[in-house]
Amino acid sequence: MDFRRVEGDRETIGDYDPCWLRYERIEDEALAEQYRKWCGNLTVLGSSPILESARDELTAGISSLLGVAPALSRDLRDFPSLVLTASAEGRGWVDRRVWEGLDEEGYLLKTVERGGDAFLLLLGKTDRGALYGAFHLLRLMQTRRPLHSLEIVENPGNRLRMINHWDNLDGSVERGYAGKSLFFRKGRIVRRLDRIRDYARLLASAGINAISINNVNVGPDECRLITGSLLPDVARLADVFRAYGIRMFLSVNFASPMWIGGLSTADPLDPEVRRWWRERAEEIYRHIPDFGGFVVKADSEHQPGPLTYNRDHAEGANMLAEALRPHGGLVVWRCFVYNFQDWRDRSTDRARAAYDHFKPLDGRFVDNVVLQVKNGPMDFQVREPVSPLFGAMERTNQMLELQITQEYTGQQKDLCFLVPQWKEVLDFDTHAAGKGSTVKAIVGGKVFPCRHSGMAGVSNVGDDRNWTGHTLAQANLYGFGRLAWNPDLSAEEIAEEWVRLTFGHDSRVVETLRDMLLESWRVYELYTAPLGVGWMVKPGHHYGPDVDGYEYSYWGTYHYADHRGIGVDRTMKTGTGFTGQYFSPNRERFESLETCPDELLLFFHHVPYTHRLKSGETVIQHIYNTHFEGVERVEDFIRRWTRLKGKIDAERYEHVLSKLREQLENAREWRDVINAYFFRKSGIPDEKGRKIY
Ligand code: GCV
Repeated sequence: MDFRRVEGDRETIGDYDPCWLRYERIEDEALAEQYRKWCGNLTVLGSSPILESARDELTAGISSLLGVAPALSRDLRDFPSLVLTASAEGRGWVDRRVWEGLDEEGYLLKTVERGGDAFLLLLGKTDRGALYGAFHLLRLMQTRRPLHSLEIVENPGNRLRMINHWDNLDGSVERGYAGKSLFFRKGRIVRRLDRIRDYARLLASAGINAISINNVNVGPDECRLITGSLLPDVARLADVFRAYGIRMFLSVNFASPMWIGGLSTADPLDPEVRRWWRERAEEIYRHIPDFGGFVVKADSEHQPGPLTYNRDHAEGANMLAEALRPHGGLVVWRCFVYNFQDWRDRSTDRARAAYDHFKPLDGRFVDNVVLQVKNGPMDFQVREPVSPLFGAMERTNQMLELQITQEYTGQQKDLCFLVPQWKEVLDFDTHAAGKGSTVKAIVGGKVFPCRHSGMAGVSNVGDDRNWTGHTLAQANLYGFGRLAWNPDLSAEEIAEEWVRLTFGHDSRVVETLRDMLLESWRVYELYTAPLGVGWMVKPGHHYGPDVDGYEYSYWGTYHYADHRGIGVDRTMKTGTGFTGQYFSPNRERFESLETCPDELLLFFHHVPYTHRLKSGETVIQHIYNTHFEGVERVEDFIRRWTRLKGKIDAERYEHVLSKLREQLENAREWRDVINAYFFRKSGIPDEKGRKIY
C-alpha cells in the first residue's frame, strides 16, 4: 500500500497506515462536483499554528478527496466558498446567542447567504474549535454527507479528553501490543517527528486534547523527563502536539525529590520537598509554557506515595498542585490504589479499596487536582460493575479512566471493540444526585460543579505499521476520542463511521465490519471469564486462560470456586459489604440475588452451580453454553470476513484473517480450559452431551 500523501505544502511519506485519515478519492463525480463548489476557494482569516494545522488538514483532505487543491486566500474579497476562522469577523455572520453558546473548543459549520451567493462558514470559538470543525467538515465528505444548508453547532461533552501512554524511556510499552513506543528509544526521545505529527493529527481528528507520554510506573530513568537533561526534547514533542490543540502532561514519581533531587525525604509536608517541586515546575514551564501537568500513580503497585510519611492522598496531591498552580497546571491523581489492605484477612476485598481510600477525603483536594478513576473497581476486566466512586465525591474533581489497550480483552490479537462496554459505563446511572446522575454527566461536569473533569484512555498505540497491532483495534482509539468528545454517540454510529472512513463504502464491507465490531466484546466475554467474575488469565502477561492464575491476592485464588459453587459474596448481609458503596437503588439491586443482573452475578454473589439465571439456564450450563458458543462465533467471524475477499486491499485482508485465526486458537483454549475446570470441580456434565476436554 502506498501511504504517500500531500499535506498542504508539506509531503509526508509514512510507511504506516493512515488509519481513518485516508481521504480516498470520491468516485461519484456528481457528488465530488458538488463538494468542489463548496471547497474550491478557501479563505483563512487569522493566523496561528493551530489555524495553520486546520488549513493544512483542509487542503490535504480536500485535495485528496476531490482531486483538486483549494485556492487559498486571506481576503474575503476573493469570493471564498469556504471560510475558516475563529476571528471577530466570523462572529459577524452568526447569531449572538449561538456564539455565546459555544464553549472554548466549540465550533459552528454553517451555510451563509451573501448577496445572492452562499459560502460555508467554519467558525471556531477559538483556533482549537476551528481545527475540530475542519475535521468535522472532512468527515462529512468522507462519509458522503450533503454540504448545503448546514447549521451544525458542536461543543465537546468533556473538558479533558486525554490519552495516557504507558511508554518507558527504553522504548518498551507496558501492556503495549503494537510494537515499541512512538516517543522513546534507548533512553532518549526520538529525533524524527513526522510520525508524531501524524499521531497528533489522528488524535485531534478524533477530538483528543491532552496526552501524557510516559508510563505511570515511573522508574529512575524516566524521572529525567522533568529535568534539564530531557526537557528540551520533551518540549519538541509538546510543540508538535500543541499545533494540534493537544496539551502535554508527564507522569511523575512521587519520590523524585529523593531519586533525582538528592533530598533525604519525599514527605509532602517537608518545606524542602515543596521547594524542590516548585523549582521543577518552574523549569518545566520555561520549556513548555502550556504544560498540562502531572499524572500520578502513588502508593500503588510498588510506586511510592505520601502514605510512607503518614500523609494522605490529599496532602500528597495538593503539594504537587501547589507547585503547578501558578502556571495553570493540573495534577491528575489516580485512584487505582489497593495496597495497604490486610490481605491476610480473608474478608479483604480489593474491589472496596479505591472507595475506602478516597471517599473520606472528599472536599480535601484543591481545585487543580482531578481524581482519575478506572471504570470498574478492579482492573479493566471484560466485565465489571461501574466503580462506586463515581459521584461519591461531590466536592472533588473526577475523571474516568478507560483502557484502550486490550490488556484483559485480547491484547490486540483478539477482536474486541470496546465502545459498547464504554457506553454501558458512561450511561450507568449512579443516582448520586438522584435519577439521571449518569457517569457521563458526572465526568462531563454536569452533576456537581467541578472545575476539571473528563475522560482518559490508556493508549493502544505503538510503532507498528498499523499503529495498533490489530488493524481493527484502530476503531478503539477512534471510538475513545469520539466518545470523549460526544458521549451521547451510539456504539453503532461510531462503528459505522469508523468503517466508512477506514474501509470505504461498499455496503457488504460496511455491514459486515460494523456488525463484527459491535458483536466482538460480547463474543470475547462468551469464551473468557463468565458472569462478571473476571480474571482467570495467565499471570504476568494476562493473555490466555488460567482459572486460578490470579496473582494479586495473598490467598492465590479469588473466585472461591469449589465443588459446590462459585463467585464472590460482596453483599452487605453476608459478604464483604462492597454493595454498600453504591447509592440506592443500585445498592439494593446488586445486593439481591433476585435483581442482580446475570452478567454481574458472580462479581456480587457466591452461588451453587445449579443456581438458575434469569435466562433460565443454570450457572454451570451457562458456562458450558457460552464457551461453546464463543468459539462458534469466532468461526463465524472468519466465515464473514472471508466473504469480503477482493473488497478489501490484500494487505489488510490477510492481516485481519491471520488475527482472526489466532483468535480462534485462543477461544478454543479458553473453552477447553474453562469447561474442563468447571466440569471437574462441579462433577456436573453438560446437558447437551458435548465433549469436554
Ligand atoms: C501501569 C494494571 C496493569 C499494570 C498497570 C496498572 C495501572 O495492574 O497490569 O501494568 O500499570 O494496572 O493501571 O497502574
